[in-house]
Amino acid sequence: MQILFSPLHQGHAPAHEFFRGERVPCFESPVRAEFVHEALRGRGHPVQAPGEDSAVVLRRVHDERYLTFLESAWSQWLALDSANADRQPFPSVWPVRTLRSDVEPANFIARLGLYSMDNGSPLSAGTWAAAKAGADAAVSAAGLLEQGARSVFCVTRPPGHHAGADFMGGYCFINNAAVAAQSLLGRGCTRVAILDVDYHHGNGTQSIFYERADVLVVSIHGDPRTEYPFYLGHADEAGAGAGRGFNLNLPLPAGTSADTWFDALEAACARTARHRPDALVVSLGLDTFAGDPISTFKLQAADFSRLGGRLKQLGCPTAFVLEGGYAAVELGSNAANVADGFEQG
Ligand code: SP5
Ligand code: ZN
Repeated sequence: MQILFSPLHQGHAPAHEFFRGERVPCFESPVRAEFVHEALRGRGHPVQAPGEDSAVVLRRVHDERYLTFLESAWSQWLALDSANADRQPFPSVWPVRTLRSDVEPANFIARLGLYSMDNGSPLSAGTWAAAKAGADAAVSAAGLLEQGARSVFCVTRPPGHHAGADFMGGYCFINNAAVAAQSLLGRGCTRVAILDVDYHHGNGTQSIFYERADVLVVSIHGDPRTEYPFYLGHADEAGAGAGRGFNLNLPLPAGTSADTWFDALEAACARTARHRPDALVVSLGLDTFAGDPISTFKLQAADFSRLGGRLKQLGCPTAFVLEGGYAAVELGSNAANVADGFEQG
């Protein structure tokens, strides 16, 4: 399987996130992608750097205003105080119901709140370059599929599926899966499917395509009544307008077993096959692993091979995009099991 990897991900290295009111080391750390890269390379998959520029497609997925903010966010933060180089900015105010989000505040932290869904997406000096490299990988993956590759694996971080058209959230800044899907549509695909198997609902991906029928979005995830991101991902969210029927959520209770998870995967694959996609984008979160420190599903290493094999049976050119998965040491082998399961499936 072709692997796309850029070392620029390492520049996204915030130190802390908030957890139970305390600052704790970030779960979403650079070693994650290093382990995945090493494991895939170690199993003989060829690695290349993303060769295409995502600038045009990015603007079809995300709002100009948001991209402009994100690209210069770190320099805006430094301009406030040069000592901010060693500090992380966090939002503290959000425009929830009744507040206005149409007027961009002059205050940086207020702008950060405007463009965030949570306080869980810390920025660092290299965040934009890392996120942009992820989008470049997504577009490059679409290009490789167009040229006839059967499958491509984007070893990208930060992840993307919580990022909406104009906001960051859940460690995500640019929605790489959405960028891959949008890029595929510009390369002769008329129908694309995104299958999101991350433990958390891909609220950003859902919202980006909610009123569209060309991109089917299917997600298996922890029930948002108890699991992050809480405010989206329920079973009754089916799409709207032209997109009605083109969004499928399969929420599962916290603690769900592998057997039950694979039953949901069958339902997800059945709906995906009915879409007759020209290409498939997999939002590959590996935080369904039993050893994940922030999630509660019970998949084991061998289950990731089974997942890869099942996805192969859909018979589509497939781009895998790395999302979550925080058991860093096992992340590499779990990801490589998906890739090998797909190739051998
Ligand atoms: C891409 C992705 O997987 N993003 C996940 C963002 C989750 N952020 C909130 C983390 C809340 C952790 N709650 C842990 C409970 C552990 N007992
Ligand atoms: Zn996740």
